Amino acid sequence: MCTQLMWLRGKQPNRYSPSARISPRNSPTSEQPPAQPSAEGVVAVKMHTENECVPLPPKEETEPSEKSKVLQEQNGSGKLGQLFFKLRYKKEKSILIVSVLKCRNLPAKDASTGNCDPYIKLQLLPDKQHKVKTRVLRKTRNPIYDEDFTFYGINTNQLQSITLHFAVLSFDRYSRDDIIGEVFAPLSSIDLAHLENQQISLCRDIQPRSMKIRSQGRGELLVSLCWQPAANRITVVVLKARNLPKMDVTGLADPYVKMYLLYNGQRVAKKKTHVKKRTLNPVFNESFVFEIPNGADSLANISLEFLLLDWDRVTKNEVIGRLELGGAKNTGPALHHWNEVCNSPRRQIAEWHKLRE
Ligand SMILES: [Ca+2]
Repeated sequence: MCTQLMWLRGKQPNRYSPSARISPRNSPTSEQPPAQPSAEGVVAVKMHTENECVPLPPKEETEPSEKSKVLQEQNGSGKLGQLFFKLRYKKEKSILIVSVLKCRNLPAKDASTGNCDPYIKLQLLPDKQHKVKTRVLRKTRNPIYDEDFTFYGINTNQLQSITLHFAVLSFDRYSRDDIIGEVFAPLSSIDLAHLENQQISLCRDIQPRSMKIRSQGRGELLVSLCWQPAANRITVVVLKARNLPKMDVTGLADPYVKMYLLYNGQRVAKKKTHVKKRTLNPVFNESFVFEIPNGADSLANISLEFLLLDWDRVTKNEVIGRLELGGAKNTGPALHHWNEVCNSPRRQIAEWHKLRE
């Protein structure tokens, strides 16, 4: 028999809270009317035929792992598989039905198992309120979902402006989920005359997230350094960043800066700023003091590494860009800034730097 799940609009589905989902057993499989429409009058009802994954405890923030490196390499090759879905629009009921059918040839999440645990999040853009997701399927690179998502209150004249955004993720029990890739399907690119009362089957290549960053640039970071030889320490003020790429479907990002002090090329100390939510031009104004290790000869074997990351509630925090000051490979503005700091002890010296890959 079929299990039916209903997600009411206005409530973001919460994977950690069993109470966020209602799953009556043996309920009819036909379309259900919205139980309690939200202010926008739009309700999504989800129907599928298999069991849900068990809710899990919240996840800790994690460092980019070997596993995510594997994913990134696969992203680089552009072979992330395909997503198959169907669309139907019922004018008289003002409902849009998106059927998530399957994926084919997803990349392996890690080399050791050769598999992944994929699921798909779907939202309607530009109104990101309409958010649903499929169940997680375990250990497969060719998942078959066959899940219907019905969006209520969609008028004919709205259709043209809607873009379906599918994010393909791989579930991870121990850390945040990996993003395999995403598909943007603007309904304006689809022959809507055929959409009414008739299903359209579609297939799209899954695109890497990294393309998004590359096409937008990585932004710039303003940092100020001060070397105090007598105290044997260096003060770092992370002031602000600007022109960051749009990392989230909201068109914004949640940036924070992680920094390391390196001695002879080894990371010996770590600090980070607070997360600035929903901004592409964050102001941090946070100051950090790094002790220079005993035995270091002035700043000769010292360098600083900055990582600008996008915080995310569900998925792994992604690195937007990097900056290194000091060290043998330093060139251009980074080298100039570092030399000034070395040559002018006890002075705070601030400079903008372009972030790189
Ligand atoms: Ca984010």
